[in-house]
Amino acid sequence: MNYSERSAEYRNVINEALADALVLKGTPKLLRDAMKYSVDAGGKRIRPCLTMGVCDMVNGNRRMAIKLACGIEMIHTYSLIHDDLPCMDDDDMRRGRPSNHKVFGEGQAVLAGDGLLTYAFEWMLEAGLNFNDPNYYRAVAEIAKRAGVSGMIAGQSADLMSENEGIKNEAELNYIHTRKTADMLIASVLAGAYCGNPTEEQLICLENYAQKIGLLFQIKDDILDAEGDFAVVGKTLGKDSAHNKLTFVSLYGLEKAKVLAESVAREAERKLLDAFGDKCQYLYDTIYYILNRSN
Ligand code: GRG
Repeated sequence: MNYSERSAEYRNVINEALADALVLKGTPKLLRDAMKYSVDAGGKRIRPCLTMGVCDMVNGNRRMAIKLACGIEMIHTYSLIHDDLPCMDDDDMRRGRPSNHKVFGEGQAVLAGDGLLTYAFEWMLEAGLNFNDPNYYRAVAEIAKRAGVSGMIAGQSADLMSENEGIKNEAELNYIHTRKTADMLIASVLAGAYCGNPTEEQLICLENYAQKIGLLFQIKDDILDAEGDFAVVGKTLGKDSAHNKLTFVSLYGLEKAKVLAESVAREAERKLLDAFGDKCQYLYDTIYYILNRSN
């Protein structure tokens, strides 16, 4: 199976499991509809596919990976709903559709995000009772940490602050993106590893790899913001330069940002090949999927 066939297989498994997870019988219809609206809008599912890909690479327990992958996608979707709110990035479009608050109103959008975040942990923790494997709970703790106040939320907070104060240097830019973007990718990769019995060395290698693809993801996001096609990307573009934001493109210029992306891709490759050799094809191909993505 090539990369796109494997990704399609993973996406099918994840989408089916998400549909089961989000039946939400006791939940008010409007809240359930708002939660499902953004999850069902699709998205590339890069994070849950990585969890599945790493799990397969380490011959891990796929049933564990599916639960963790769904939890991760719910958390990621909550972050997008909240990021689009007028008090955050104020975006009208997401995943090719009007943003959640444009359809359901701000209050329900806040609650849909809160709902997805809380339910993700309810869903993952309840499922864990069937596995009786401490590694599963290590994975859930890793996801909580990376999504939380020393991870993605810390990055978002620093990003909001930088809008008033300006980002002063590259170190601050890296801090924001490591937390805001890379941490959830690191959580996705490590969660997949915990579905097997990873060595400390493998965990370190996978964390380094995911950090590099997080950086690559952000450089590419900045490049797409500058020169992407709205119809393909599915969200408002050109906002970074309109808001005078410090990005990899404003820092280095478009051409140098592209060269930087290529070199970060090669660093990610090295981290991986050293530890996993030819078993890492899916993770290797993910680097080039991110580098060449148009949405
Ligand atoms: C509100 C706590 C909180 C956090 C928001 C996700 C996020 C943090 C901000 C979104 C802004 C942004 C452009 C971040 C850069 C990276 C990123 C997370 C892009 C969106 O992820 P994709 O491209 O989206 O994987 P899909 O829709 O494909 O899932």
